[in-house]
Amino acid sequence: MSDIIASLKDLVVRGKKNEAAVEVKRALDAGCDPGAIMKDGLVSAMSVVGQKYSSGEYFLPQMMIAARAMTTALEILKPHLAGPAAEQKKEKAVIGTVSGDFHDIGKNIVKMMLESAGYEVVDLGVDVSAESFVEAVRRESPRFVLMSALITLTMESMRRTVAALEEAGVRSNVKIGIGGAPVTHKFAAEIGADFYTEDAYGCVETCKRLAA
Ligand code: B12
Repeated sequence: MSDIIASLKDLVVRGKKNEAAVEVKRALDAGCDPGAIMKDGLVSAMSVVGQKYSSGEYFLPQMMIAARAMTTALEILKPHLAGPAAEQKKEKAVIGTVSGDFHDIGKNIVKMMLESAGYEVVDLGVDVSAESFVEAVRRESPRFVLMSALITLTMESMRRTVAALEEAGVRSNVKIGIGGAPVTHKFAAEIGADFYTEDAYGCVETCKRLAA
């Protein structure tokens, strides 16, 4: 089974969209755990792509092609992720990639995992301004505000968003979670967010704990 996941990872790294889609189905048919397919196949493929980009082996086009393969594979995996417990109350979360940042694969995984766990997720998309987060909190009255950033520079947009929520007087109505590859616990504490988690599973677990 791990051979199939390794092969899936390789196909995503090489941006083989159609083959990756077939490989996800093959992994599911072989009984691989959807969580393992996600973590060890898809998410870890993007780390390899990032390393190749950093080392100069890949350029933007290869990164884009790999991202497209990842997105296609994710769509096939989505219905197989665990469904919500029947008795679970639907909590609402507002999620977005912060201003200046267009990376959305991680955000989409967090959204997908939360929805699979029974949350209602309002997705604001990418390049979301602090003002748009504030508006969404006023409009949607969510329990959670979740922000994603993949670029070191755009982490500052998270700081601005927390400050804007404070200024708007709605900060205490929500729990703020932040994530994305460059984000850390230390940064979350520094900007006054409520939590940071390294991955989407951690985010779901933390939301469950905070909502209990
Ligand atoms: C794919 C990719 C792209 C794709 C994005 C496609 C898309 N639709 O998202 C494309 C090709 C478009 C792209 C563009 C660019 N990219 Co890019 N990209 C990547 C790459 C290879 C993978 C990112 C990814 O999808 N990872 C997989 C997901 C699943 O991981 P994740 O996002 O971290 O999410 C997980 C956790 O972090 C967490 N999480 C995520 N969000 C949240 C939110 C909350 C609330 C919580 C709790 C948890 C959480 O859960 C997720 C799942 O477990 C990274 C390399 C890397 N190592 O990250 C570079 C990378 C992020 N990109 C980089 C750069 C420089 C760029 C560009 C500026 C390049 C350019 N010259 O134009 C542009 C940015 C344009 C912009 N303004 O946004 C740099 C950033 C450097 C830095 N630290 O500042 C990186 C690190 C590459 C590198 N090694 O240099 N990129």
